[in-house]
Amino acid sequence: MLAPRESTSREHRRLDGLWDFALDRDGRGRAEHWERGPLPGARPMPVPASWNDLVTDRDEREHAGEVWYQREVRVPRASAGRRTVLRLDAATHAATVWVDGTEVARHEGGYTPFEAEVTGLVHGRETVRVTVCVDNRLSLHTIPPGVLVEEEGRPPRQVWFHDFENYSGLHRPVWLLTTPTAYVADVVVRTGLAGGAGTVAYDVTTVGEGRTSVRLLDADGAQVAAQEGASGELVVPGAVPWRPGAAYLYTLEVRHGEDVYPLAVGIRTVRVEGARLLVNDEPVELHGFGMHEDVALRGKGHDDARMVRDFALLRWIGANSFRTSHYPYAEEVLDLADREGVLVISETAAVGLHLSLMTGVTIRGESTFGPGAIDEVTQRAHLQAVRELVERDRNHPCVIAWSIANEPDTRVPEARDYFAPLFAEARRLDPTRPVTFANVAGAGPDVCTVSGLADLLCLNRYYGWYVDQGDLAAAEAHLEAELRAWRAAYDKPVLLSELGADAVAGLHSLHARMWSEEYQRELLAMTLRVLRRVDGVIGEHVWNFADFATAQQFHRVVGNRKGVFTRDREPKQVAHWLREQWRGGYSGG
Ligand code: GCB
Repeated sequence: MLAPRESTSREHRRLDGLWDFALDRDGRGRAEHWERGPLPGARPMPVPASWNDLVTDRDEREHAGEVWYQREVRVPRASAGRRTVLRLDAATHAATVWVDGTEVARHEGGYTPFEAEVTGLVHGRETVRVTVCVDNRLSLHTIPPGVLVEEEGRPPRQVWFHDFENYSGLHRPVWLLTTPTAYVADVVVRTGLAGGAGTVAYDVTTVGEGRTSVRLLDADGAQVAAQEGASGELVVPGAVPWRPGAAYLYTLEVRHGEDVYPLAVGIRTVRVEGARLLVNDEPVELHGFGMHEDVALRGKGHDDARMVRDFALLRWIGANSFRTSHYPYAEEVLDLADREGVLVISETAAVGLHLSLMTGVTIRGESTFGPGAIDEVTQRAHLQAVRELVERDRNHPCVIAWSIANEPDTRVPEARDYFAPLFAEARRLDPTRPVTFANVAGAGPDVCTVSGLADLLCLNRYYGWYVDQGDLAAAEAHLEAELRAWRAAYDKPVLLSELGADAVAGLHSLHARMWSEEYQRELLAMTLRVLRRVDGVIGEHVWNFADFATAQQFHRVVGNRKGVFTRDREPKQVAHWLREQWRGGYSGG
């Protein structure tokens, strides 16, 4: 599904702003057909935003179930004789959409877009009523998984297995798009570099009659290549490659009939060779973060201001990369990473496939994979999540790898059966990028059954925090021993994809005790020291870029405090130290 891009033939309206909103506390909305009229007791709610932190009632904040959004939409006059599409960039976690009471779309998965053609429904109308019912419930069959706990005399309670708030709502823009009736439905590009020339192989999917052609424009808008037909390969002599930190973007102008779709294209290659990760055939080190789309009040709602600040801080601190932990981020984020030359590992929302960690409820003896737990129904949802991620993000030069999951329980043989088809599907859809997953502590090289499937080893390790607590000397020895064991077992690059310590901003300790800003800095210094010593380690993604909201737990201080920045994006002590390391040219690997 193509991202919304305006052109001479495409007009797009963002339906952002205040919508009517109703929380369906008793689950009556569907039976009473709230889509057919104004929502009962409606109150204003902004889109995009999570609704959870905007309500004042505590029980409402914890509501597990459906909420309803509604607004009148003026039909663009220019829609006559054209195709009109309603698109939602993200409804977390599942949604049903109606236009004037007619159901037009259903979607599961809270972080990928979906759309419905509504041409017939808007035809001849001045306004239509758009209603969206959003469900925040998670089950063992959803990605991410969770469990709804139902107890006599209490509203249902959602338990989830991931360490971030279960924010919900219309988290990203909603669009009304118009295109010609014959149009460009999809385009896939694959770029190459050889002997100073760049190549852009393309494959266009179209609907309706018309001639299909493409032309490639350089950053100044000058045409550098052109071709007729729905697929082919453009050759660009003297191409300027897209490089980390030095992005260069061409525009592929795709035409079909009257329709024009402009796609940003960075010409670059990425591959793994032995224990090296190569971009444009040059080894790269990754220095950066696991991040979250999370900020006060707005929750997971996309916010250009937050995004711009985050990228400014990435530059300030000298980071060159991040992982979209633990779900696909807004496409705006990838667009900006394309422009800024930031390298991205794009991850599905499959977080928490490890039932013996952090569950708080007992499920089938807490063995993760099998009937009654994470089973083939979950696997089907997971396959769909992989497809939607790859199909959405594969044209972004910034995306250098796919992450299939975060910290699944890969110690058991069933994990390999569960994951093998998921890796295969990612590779079938995109043979050009390495595929990986974030490996959990305890699933070392001797026991992990899935690492053999990965091109790049991403390890989440908390030596000095969850293990060897407060004992950085022991942590140093244990981390080094484990990294060496991985390198002995696999000739693959290793990224320390999580490391870190909680630090409450403003808490200081001369003796660098846990939770202080000093301890966080010392733990990171110890870890980076070890990484420099082990050959084949290609870098680190510190956990986390910023403090973020989580469920309530005794080890969370109103949220996770492993941020190098606070939740309002101010630096902790460690940020200044990291900046010296990364901008001073740390050389690992
Ligand atoms: C992890 C998880 C991440 C958590 C982090 C922590 O391993 O991948 O989601 O937030 O640890 O701080 O415990």
